[in-house]
Formats: sequence, C-alpha cells, structure tokens
Amino acid sequence: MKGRPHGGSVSSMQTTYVMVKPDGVQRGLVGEIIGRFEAKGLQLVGLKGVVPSEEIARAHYAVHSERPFFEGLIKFVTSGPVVCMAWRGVEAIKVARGLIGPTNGRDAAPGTIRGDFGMDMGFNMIHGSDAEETAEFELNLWFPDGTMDWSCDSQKWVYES
Ligand code: DAT
Ligand code: MG
Repeated sequence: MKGRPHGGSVSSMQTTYVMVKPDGVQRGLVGEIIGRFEAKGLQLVGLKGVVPSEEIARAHYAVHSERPFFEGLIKFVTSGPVVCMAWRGVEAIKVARGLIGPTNGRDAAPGTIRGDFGMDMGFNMIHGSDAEETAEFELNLWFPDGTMDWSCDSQKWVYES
C-alpha cells in the first residue's frame, strides 16, 4: 500500500488528518473524540497511537517555526502519546474543522470539541488539517505506509446519492 494516494475519485471526497494531542489523551477524551467523528458520518481510514519524535513534531508544525510559542508547542506535543487518525468523507477537511472548533477553547462554541472540553489556546486537545495540501502533507508524514482502503456499508445511509 506504500505510496498510495490518500485522495479519492469524487472531487469533493477528501481525507483529512486529525490528531488527539497529549492533553486529550491524558484527559481520557480519545473515545469521546473518535465517537464524534464516527457519529457525524465520516469514515475512519487511519488510526494509531504514538509518542511523537521531535523530528516529526517539528515537521508537522513547521509552518509555525518562527512563532514565539513554537518551542513550547514542540515540547508539549512530544510529551506523551498522541492518537493519529485519518477521516474520509465529502469535504472532510471543512467538516472536521467544524467539529473541532476554533483554536482557543474559550472562544469555541458549545457543541464543538474545543468548545465542550477546552479552556485554553495551547491545550486544545486536537489537531485537524486546514487545507487539501496540508492534509496531503500531514497524512504522508504520519501515515507513510498509506491509509486503509475499505468499503463502509453504512455510508449509503450517510449520503443520499
Ligand atoms: P489550529 O490548531 O486551530 O489549526 P494553529 O494552526 O493556528 O491552530 O496553531 C497550531 C497550534 O499551536 C494550536 O492548536 C495551538 C498552538 N497555538 C497557536 N497559537 C498559539 C498562541 N498564540 N499561543 C500558544 N499556542 C498557540
Ligand atoms: Mg492549524
């Protein structure tokens, strides 16, 4: 499966990278978070737990390398296990970001993950890709062997056509 692209043939079908960060794992929110993505109707195509190396953390957050919070962010995200996920669906990137909510939990609306469980900017429990190029980069970074290609029977009750 190595090198298999993460995209799909339907133009609006996307796969996005989502990650429960160390605070979410420590707080026992993994099941709750996975449940929300499942219940929404997204398809789970990648799942693993890992304590991120400094190398992968720096690559993942490279876009923020010049920001003052960067070193703290790297220390935080390498401090313990994260749960890496790939979720597939129509406009999955936007849908996942909606489920997650804005960066600061205090600004996030109830009903979103950060709005329901977060009180902080740094400790916001979860990451989600913000664009197609970012998703491709992050999926290749965290799932270098590709994601799971499987037919989810319940999808025919998620989309009308
Ligand atoms: P998001 O995770 O909502 O996409 P981002 O990409 O702007 O947010 O930032 C990545 C992470 O960096 C974010 O989840 C938490 C941390 N972060 C962002 N801005 C911060 C700030 N001003 N102070 C501390 N941490 C920050
Ligand atoms: Mg981001």
